[in-house]
Amino acid sequence: MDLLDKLDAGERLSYEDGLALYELDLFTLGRYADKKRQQLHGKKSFFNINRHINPTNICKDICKFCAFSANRKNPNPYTMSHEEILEIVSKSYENGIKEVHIVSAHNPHTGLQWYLEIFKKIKEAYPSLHVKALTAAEINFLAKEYGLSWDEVIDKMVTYGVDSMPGGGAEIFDEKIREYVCKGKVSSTDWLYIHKLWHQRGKESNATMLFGHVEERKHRIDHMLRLRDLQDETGGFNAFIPLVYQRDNNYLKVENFLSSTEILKTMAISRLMLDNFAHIKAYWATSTINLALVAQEFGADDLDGTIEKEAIQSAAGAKSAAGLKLKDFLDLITTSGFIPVERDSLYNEIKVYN
Ligand code: V47
Repeated sequence: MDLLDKLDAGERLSYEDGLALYELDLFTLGRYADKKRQQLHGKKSFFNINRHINPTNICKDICKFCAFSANRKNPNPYTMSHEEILEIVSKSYENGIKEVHIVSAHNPHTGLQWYLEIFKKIKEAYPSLHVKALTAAEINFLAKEYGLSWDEVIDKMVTYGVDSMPGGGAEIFDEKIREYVCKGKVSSTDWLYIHKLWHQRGKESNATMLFGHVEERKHRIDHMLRLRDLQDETGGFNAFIPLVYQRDNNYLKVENFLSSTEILKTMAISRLMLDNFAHIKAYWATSTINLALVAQEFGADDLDGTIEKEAIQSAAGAKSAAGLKLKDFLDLITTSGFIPVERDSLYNEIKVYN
């Protein structure tokens, strides 16, 4: 069957189809991705009011693309105390956040309880706040560092009050590329398995893909298909988040950076390939807010949130350090022709702004 017939019929797409989609012109591709987006969500664009906190940047692992962890190019190691973290949460709570998104580096000096007890403290002080924390890479690090199984770490997460898992640490699943860009980090199979264990407890998570560095189109399609397979099994993923590689202050040598066309194509293709994912998130911290707004017409239905403060992507050059004001965020979505919908972390609608 011809690719366009398959798209018209809404049939599931193969690896070869995924590669062929890149050969379509942007607007044909966009039309199909937008059709799928509108079938699922109409003109709604989802966001949440959240705060990102990155409590430490001291890391046992060395990922070539990372400018956040303390190293020769970023000689500024820090580890926050629980009091400092609670202070941030308290201020953000007053500003109306509904979610706190906590991601750290792999710090071997803090002890396990430093990682876990903060969740309980946050939950005790703010029971209604959603705690999204610990990537599969962090879970793997904690398990290895403290002689625990992944199951044991996950049980502790549940006990200490983690509500959902973020999608970080997936990078790119192809083993050769992964070995080159983040040797020693959680393997692709293990990343997927850890999410499976989390989903088996009835919990939800997200999935990212870091692209625009040394990977090729075929690696992106492979990445999407490995996620689609797991989603068929568990149904536990909420959103797919293609993260555009930021180039400053790190150790990855990249010859050519992606054009906006290639970024939009990748977003549109993810909408079409990931037929079992409800949401595609254009994370504006890496795509820029302008391209994220355009991506709404190319399959993306979620723009993450106001963020308030961001350390990982901004360390590598993204203009996201200070987040966005809610009013500006709403105006941008509305003037681009979409309906802002504030959601909770699990995509229940809180407020439709129309
Ligand atoms: O996994 C690191 C990425 C991720 C760079 O689940 C970089 O809702 C671009 O996962 N250029 C962490 N990206 C952030 C993350 C995330 C963000 C927003 C929402 C959610 C969610 C998850 O940041 C890491 C890594 O892939 N990253 N360095 C860089 N130079």
